[in-house]
Amino acid sequence: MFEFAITAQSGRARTGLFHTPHGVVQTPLFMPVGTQGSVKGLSPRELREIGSQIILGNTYHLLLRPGPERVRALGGLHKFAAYDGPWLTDSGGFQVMSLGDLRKISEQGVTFRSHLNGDLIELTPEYSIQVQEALGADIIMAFDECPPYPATTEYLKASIERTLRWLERCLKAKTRPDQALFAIAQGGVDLKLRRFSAEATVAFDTPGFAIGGLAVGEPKEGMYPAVELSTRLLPEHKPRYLMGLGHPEDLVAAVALGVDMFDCVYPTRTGRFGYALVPEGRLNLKLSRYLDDPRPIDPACDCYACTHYSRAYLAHLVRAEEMLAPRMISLHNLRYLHRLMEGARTAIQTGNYGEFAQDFAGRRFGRQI
Ligand code: PRF
Ligand code: ZN
Repeated sequence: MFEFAITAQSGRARTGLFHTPHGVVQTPLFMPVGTQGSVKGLSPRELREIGSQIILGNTYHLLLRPGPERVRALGGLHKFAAYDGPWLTDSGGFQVMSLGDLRKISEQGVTFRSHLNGDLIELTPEYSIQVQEALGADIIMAFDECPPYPATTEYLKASIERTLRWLERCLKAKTRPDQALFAIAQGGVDLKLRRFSAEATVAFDTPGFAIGGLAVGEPKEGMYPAVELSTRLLPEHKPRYLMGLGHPEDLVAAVALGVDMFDCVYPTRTGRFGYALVPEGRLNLKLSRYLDDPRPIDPACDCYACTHYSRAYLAHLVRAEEMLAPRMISLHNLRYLHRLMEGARTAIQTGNYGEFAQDFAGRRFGRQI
């Protein structure tokens, strides 16, 4: 269980198989975000059809509603949400951080007010693990602190050390052998602190490692060196998960640096706003130019939206605020990222990842539509 077998490499990019109790997933992969136990607007059947391999749920949201014990009693996320493939839950640390004034961090954990009813709740490393055990995902995440960007060196250092102490408490609290706990390295864009955090985190020898604290508003020139250093320091034979990245060009670049897993609300959120991802960038289906465009979003895409609907029809649905629009654009956008990762896996298998990345960049940055 939780074996990670790398089957091919192309430069630093790798492709492999990660074994979980609910199935084997192929990396590199993108995970759709199902914050409240549902990928907004899409059913498990649709997700399977477009090649989703693993769904991400959030401890913070599911803790507040419907509550971990209710989910446990109803058979865990797999049964409750009727998706019996692999799940991953995030620990809640990151989501709580974004509450601003509503939260307080201490050595013990994070105290916050529920955004739903104002209840005072304390999320600690132990409680996060207890909740994630009740939810029952295949992969659970350590309870960490993700500092905002920018943060002072002192703050970054203190938060790394606290995150390491919290990791130790998470591992002590963990009881279920059928869940893999992934540790999270932090450190912002400070390379010295990145190294310190990655090296200390790796010592815990968890079945996988995440790179946290990036894609929080820092410039790309800060993010990429941090990813590059992290993938050099994280163990070769364990999956590497870069948290919260979802722009296609970032995925292509991070795979080249040796990242295996990604998640982000980007494809589904931007889809709900009427933006469709295409190799050249994204189409804003709110624009009137698409109202007479008979072409599909992407003629090369095999998703239901692209094989049935025109840009004209989808642009009409967006204007009319029909709920089919966000559903179909989200479906397409996820399919686009899954096809991108499928293409990456094939290119790695044939030793052509460099060419694949060049071809991607040529389309993405070569010409505007
Ligand atoms: N920690 C956790 N979840 C996260 C992040 C993190 O640093 C990020 C950073 N982009 C996204 N989600 N636990
Ligand atoms: Zn499509």
